[in-house]
Amino acid sequence: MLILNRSASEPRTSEITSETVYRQRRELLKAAGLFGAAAFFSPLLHAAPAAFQSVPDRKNVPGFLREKLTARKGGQNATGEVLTPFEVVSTYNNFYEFGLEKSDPAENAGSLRMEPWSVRVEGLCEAPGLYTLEDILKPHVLEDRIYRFRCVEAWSMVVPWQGFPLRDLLRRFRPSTGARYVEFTTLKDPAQMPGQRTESLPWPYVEGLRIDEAIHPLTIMAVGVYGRSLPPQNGAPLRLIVPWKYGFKSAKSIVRIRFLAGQPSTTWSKLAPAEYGFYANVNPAVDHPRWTQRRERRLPGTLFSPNWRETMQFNGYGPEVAGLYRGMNLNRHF
Ligand SMILES: Nc1nc2c(c(=O)[nH]1)N[C@H]1C(S)=C(S)[C@@H](COP(=O)(O)O)O[C@H]1N2
Ligand SMILES: [Mo]
Repeated sequence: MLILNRSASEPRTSEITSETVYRQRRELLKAAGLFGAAAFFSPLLHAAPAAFQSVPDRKNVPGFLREKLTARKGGQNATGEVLTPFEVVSTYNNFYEFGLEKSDPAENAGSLRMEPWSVRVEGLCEAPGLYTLEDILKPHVLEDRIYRFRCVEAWSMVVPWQGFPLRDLLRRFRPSTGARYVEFTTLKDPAQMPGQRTESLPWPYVEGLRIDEAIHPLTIMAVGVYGRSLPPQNGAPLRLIVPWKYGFKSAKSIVRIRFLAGQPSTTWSKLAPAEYGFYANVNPAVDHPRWTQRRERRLPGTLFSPNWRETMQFNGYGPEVAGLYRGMNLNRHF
C-alpha cells in the first residue's frame, strides 16, 4: 500500500479460470518463461462462481473447525453480485507478513502453523485470558456472509465468508463500560512469517475499531471462505471482516484482542496518517493522496477488461452503518 509506491495497477496474473486450468496454464507458462505474460493469454470468463463444494479444503484443519463449517447456517447473497472465484480470492492477497506482491502470500503462507492457536484477551473486560481457538469457536454457529470487499488500493471482490458476528464473541469477555475501542493484533513470528524478517511494516500488524463498530451486526470474525477453512494467505485461522471499511482494517491471523478506553494506535494510521486514517470507511468522496477512490476494479478482470465500477459510500452498506457516524466529519475522520 505505502511501501512499494505502486499505483492501483493491474493484477500481475489473470486469475480467472477454473483452478485446474489456471494451475496447468501457470505451470505451462512458467516452463515457457512466460508467467508474467499470463494476462495476455487468459480468456475472459464471466461464468457463475464454482460451487462452494468444488473448493478444496486445507489439510490439517482441526476437526472442530471442519464440523463447524459443515454445520453452518445458510445465508444469501445480499449483494446480488457475481462472486469472485475462489482461485482469485486465495491468490490475489495482501498479507505483508508473507511478502509484498499479491502472489506472495499464496506462495509463502504454507509455513503458518495454525495448530495450536490461541487468542489472548486483555484490557478493560471482566473475562481476560488466553483462549484456545476451540474455546473461541465453541459456542458460535457459523454462517455464510457474502460481502463486497474493497481494498484501499481500489480493487474489490465479492467474497462468501463463513464466520460469526464479532459482537457474540466480544460479549463473552464482558467488556467494561469504559471500553470504547477494541484492538486486534496479528501473530508476530518471523520464523513462520518471512515478511517479518524485513521491516516493510512495524510488526506486529495492529488494527482497531470503535466498540460500536465492532459490535455492529455486519462485523464478523471469519474462519472460512467458500464453505471451507480459510487458506492461510487469507488470514487463517481467525480474521476480521468489516465490509464497509477498506480491507486493511480486517486484520488477519489474530492472536490478541484488547479492550481500550482510547483509540488504539494502528499500523497504517501510524505509518502514514495522511494516507490511511483510523476510520477507513469506504468513501468515494475522499481520495487517497495518490489515487482516486471514486472507482474500483472488480476482480477478476483482465488487461483488456479491467472491470471498473463506481465505488459506493460505505461500500454499499450505508443503510446499515451510516448511523454510526452521524454528526462526524467524514472528510476529516477518513
Ligand atoms: N496481518 C495483516 N492483516 C491484513 C493485511 C496484512 O498485510 N497483514 N493486509 C490487509 C489488506 S490491505 C487487505 S486488502 C486485506 C486482504 O485480505 P485478503 O487477502 O483475504 O483479500 O487484508 C488486510 N489484513
Ligand atoms: Mo487493502
